[in-house]
Amino acid sequence: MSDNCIFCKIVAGAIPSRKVYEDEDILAFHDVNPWAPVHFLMVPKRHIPSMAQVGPEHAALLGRMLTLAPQLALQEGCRPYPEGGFRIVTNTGAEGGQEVHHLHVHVMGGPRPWARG
Ligand code: DGP
Repeated sequence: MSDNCIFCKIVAGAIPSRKVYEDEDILAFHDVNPWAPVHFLMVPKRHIPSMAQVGPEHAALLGRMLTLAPQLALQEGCRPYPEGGFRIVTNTGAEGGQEVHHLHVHVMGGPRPWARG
């Protein structure tokens, strides 16, 4: 847990969220400011600031997050590929558009038009 990290507080339950999925290592919850009809975030429970800090020790965790994403996207209402689908985005650093410095994967989908993107 990192002090003053919003997503660490969500993981700890100190800030409420609309939960999509949880296991020992991963939490997924709806984005507070959705770009699309389906928009949730997947985070590792342990604080990692961004993709810039990942190393070989995180390969299994990141692999699990990415392989879980399609299943959760369908669960949350994305239509199946190829007519439906989803977008996976991980913003990294200021120039990458990252605002919350706890590694997270955006999963967005649903019928267009979207609010953004
Ligand atoms: P990024 O720019 O990639 O760092 O996106 C951060 C996202 O986090 C942004 O889409 C809004 C979302 N967000 C920020 N604060 C909260 C919060 O307190 N709760 C939830 N559910 N989402 C949040």
